[in-house]
Amino acid sequence: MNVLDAEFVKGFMRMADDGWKQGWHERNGGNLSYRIRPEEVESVREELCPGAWKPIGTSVPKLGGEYFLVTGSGKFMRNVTVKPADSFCIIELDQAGDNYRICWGLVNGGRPTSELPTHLMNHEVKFTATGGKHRVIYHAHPANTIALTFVLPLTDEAFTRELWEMATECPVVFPDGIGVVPWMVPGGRDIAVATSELMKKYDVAIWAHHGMFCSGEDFDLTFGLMHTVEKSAEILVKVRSMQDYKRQTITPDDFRHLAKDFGVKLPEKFLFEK
Ligand code: 2HA
Ligand code: ZN
Repeated sequence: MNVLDAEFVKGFMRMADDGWKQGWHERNGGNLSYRIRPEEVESVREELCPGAWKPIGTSVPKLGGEYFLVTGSGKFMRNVTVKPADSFCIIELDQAGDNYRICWGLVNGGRPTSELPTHLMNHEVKFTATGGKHRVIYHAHPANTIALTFVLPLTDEAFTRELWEMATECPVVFPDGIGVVPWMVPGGRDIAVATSELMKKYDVAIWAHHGMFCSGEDFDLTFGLMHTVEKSAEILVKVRSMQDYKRQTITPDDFRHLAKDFGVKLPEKFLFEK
């Protein structure tokens, strides 16, 4: 099958385009990766043409031999649907999880996203934590979430609680909470380690003054998670722009009632008295 006719590739392109349309991907901002199912790899096998092995920049032994769809470094999310073979690639990892090789795409040269170490380390952590269910890691630059990293304390507790309060669906959509990474140099192993540590506990990690990472089972759920967090951040920005206090809000006991009725567990560390 032609790579661009495969359903998993179409889903990847639609998600990239949806993010572009939300305004989350200025210039080459943001990146997307998907861990491809073995049967999906087989469906496009005849189109794959492996290049030379290159170092990942970190080690992901649990993902040895896996294939990924990944956007390209310096490529624009806007162009994923416009010139797909130029904008993203399929990579294969070696058995040790130290090196990758490009098997399809990036036809005009280039390499996978500069955030490849963070993507792959997040995939590895989620592979273990979800028994292989999570397949999508998504990074974007949504403005309201970034704006909040200038005014809220950079703690998991502050971000989780404030964003839960902004929409009743939030604690149901991300009941485990949100992690926050302080400002760090992007693109390397250190920020990858810090982010993947948080991904052991959460499906969302916010990078201060930069953006957000989300993990999920499929394209819809992962995009929907990013969308829900950013919508909630937008409401908080609007509330704070109107006045510097909330006249009323959802209380810790309200959250406990919600958790009971919706069958979710909300960690008590986020239900502190203010
Ligand atoms: O691809 O978003 O974090 C550009 C970035 C790096
Ligand atoms: Zn970024």
